Amino acid sequence: MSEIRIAADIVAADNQKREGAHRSDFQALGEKLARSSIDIEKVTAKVADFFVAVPSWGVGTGGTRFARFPGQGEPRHIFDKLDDCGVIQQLTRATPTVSLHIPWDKADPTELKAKADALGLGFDAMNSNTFSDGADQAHSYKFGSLSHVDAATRRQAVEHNLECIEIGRALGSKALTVWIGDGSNFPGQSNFTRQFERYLDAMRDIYKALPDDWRLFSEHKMYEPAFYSTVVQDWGTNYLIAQTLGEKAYCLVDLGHHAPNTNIEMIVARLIQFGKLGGFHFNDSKYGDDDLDAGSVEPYRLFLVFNELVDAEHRGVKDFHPAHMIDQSHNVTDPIESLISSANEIRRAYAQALLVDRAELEGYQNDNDALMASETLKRAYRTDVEPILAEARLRAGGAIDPVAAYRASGYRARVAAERPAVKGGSGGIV
Ligand code: LRH
Ligand code: MN
Ligand code: MN
Repeated sequence: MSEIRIAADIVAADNQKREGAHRSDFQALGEKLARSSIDIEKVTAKVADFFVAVPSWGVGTGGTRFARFPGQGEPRHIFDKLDDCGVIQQLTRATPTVSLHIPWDKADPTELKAKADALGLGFDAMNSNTFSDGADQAHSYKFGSLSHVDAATRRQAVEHNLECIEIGRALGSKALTVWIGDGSNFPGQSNFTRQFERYLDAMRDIYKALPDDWRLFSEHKMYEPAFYSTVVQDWGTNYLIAQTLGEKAYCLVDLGHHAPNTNIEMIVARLIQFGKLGGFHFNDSKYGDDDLDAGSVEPYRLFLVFNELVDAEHRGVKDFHPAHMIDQSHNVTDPIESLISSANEIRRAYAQALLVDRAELEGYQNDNDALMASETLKRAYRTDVEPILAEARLRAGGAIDPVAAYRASGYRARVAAERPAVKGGSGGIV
């Protein structure tokens, strides 16, 4: 039995208003695709079967380093956050799982599981946090965590990760994502080699405690909070980690964690080729780790990433099941609307990538016909696949236009009445 946060008749009423137009758009797109020998039913079924996890931390309003401007009806705790995630899933039918961050989301696992079950939600990768200090923590992470010079601090960071695994086991999660902020701010502050050795040793201890059917994801990020050097700074280091630890260790690619203009789709291809692509944190960015909504700035790049994923599927790469997760922060939008939009953009990129004529593309590649190869991708990318996305949602019981249905439901005002207003505050540097 699932607890429904938006009344079914509100969604049905909104769908009814749109269904006529949607039917004719779906039919027209079906006819257009049929002319290229693409069966719209097959594409729709694949899209309906594609899911992405919502980050628990994404349903609250984020902040900048300068200030935080909370929205109305901010979730007070993980149970409110799960309610919000339930709404996103109810309307999109694309986000049946939530990725938790510990200790932010720490609560009795039995209660967490019961709440998620009631909402029809499951749990994706667990995330540990050794990049900030908890209230009653013995050792500070100011100068690092898993790579800290002090053994007791490293041990504490390892123990925290082991606890995340334990909580995740109780919840049915099957992966742990480790991102650390460790690095340095001054040349000479840290010995790169010794620091990385300490990190690897600590990760070995975590890896040893990993259940057999779990995967360990390490997440690289070029800089921030450390601004001179970062221990896990790029996909090369990340690949070394996954290789060193063993077959349950994989690399997680957060799209925002690269220098501007980095060819991320090529990194994805390399990690697939060498069996180490663990999954994604989807978001978008212009300058750094901006955590903007997926597909909001560079939708073509998102499509090119999915082009690699579909290519791998097409080539029948063995044991290929990357974890798809969103990692965003919302400052100027209602986080629920932003997450709905991102889930749709991610599915859009997948649907467009499914339309690429792979045999034709290979032919142009072999003929060195650069223009037509690029056109083959562009033709798929230019196709308006919205009717496919809407049909996938509708068939699964979701909304044709999820943001419109969400607005019609008045959910935010309703929860604002239940959840006390949160005061704004300054960010880290003011
Ligand atoms: C680091 C990061 C990582 C954290 C999350 C809150 O920038 O991308 O995934 O867990 O943000
Ligand atoms: Mn991330
Ligand atoms: Mn990030």
